[in-house]
Amino acid sequence: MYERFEKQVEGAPVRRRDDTPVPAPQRRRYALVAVAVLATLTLSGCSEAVQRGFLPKGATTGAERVTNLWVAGWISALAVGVLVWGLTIWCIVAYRRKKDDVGLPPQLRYNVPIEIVYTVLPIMMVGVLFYYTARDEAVLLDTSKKPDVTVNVVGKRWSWDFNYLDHNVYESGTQVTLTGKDTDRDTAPTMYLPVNQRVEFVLTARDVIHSFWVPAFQQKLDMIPGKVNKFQVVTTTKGEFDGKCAELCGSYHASMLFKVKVVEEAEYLQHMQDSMARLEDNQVTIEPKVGK
Ligand SMILES: [Cu+2]
Repeated sequence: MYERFEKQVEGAPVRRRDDTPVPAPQRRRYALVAVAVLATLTLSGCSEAVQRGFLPKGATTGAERVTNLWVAGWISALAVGVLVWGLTIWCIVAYRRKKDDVGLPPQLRYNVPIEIVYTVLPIMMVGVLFYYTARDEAVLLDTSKKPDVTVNVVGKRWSWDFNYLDHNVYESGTQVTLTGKDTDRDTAPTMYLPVNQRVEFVLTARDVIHSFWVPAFQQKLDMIPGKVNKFQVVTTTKGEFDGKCAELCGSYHASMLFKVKVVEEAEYLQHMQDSMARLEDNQVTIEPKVGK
């Protein structure tokens, strides 16, 4: 900085620019890389994963809403990004120091219009993001509609209990032993849900804070001891989905896995009946011992 001023005072050129042109083969290589990047972006634009913004495929109506908010958020962020990068590059190129420039360029400060623009614009952008987030959150956490099925999910160190409140069926899960094999999940407790129905999850915890998370539902909610949290989903896709605890809850948090099976209503009711029969059988074998 000081050196530059000294040179200016002496009237010597401030800075020499290297004007050596880029050799042709190198230019061609740059062009090829640019074409490859563009082609990859264009082709990948067709893939479903990109259209979902790399979120897992949704299995509920709420998941569609979350995916839309996510993708729209990224598109607006990209639009703002492109504008900012464009203006930055334009400034760098158009206002770069020329060979015959001397001294400093005109210094701007206390420019009220510019300061108002860069204060008001970001506030407006945050306002728009806030509006859509609040709108979707209100729908996702709305529990005013009557559910077709209600499941009380209890988080415990380190597994899950599923209490099907409409059928008086309860299932108590045990912790998964992790060995690194694909079969680990086979022992995870499984929650059954009917497809195309409104399901309410009533979330409670027995010991510490857990979090109920089915990535395919694209929604998760904390399970807090002494508090009842609820949310509803409308299932849209049959299949088996992974579930896990999303709140670090202790040594075996990673083993706190479960599965969700979304099936036809008939299969769901059959599972309820089988479970009821199993529970009744258990009581028959237990009761005489208790009586003695
Ligand atoms: Cu947990």
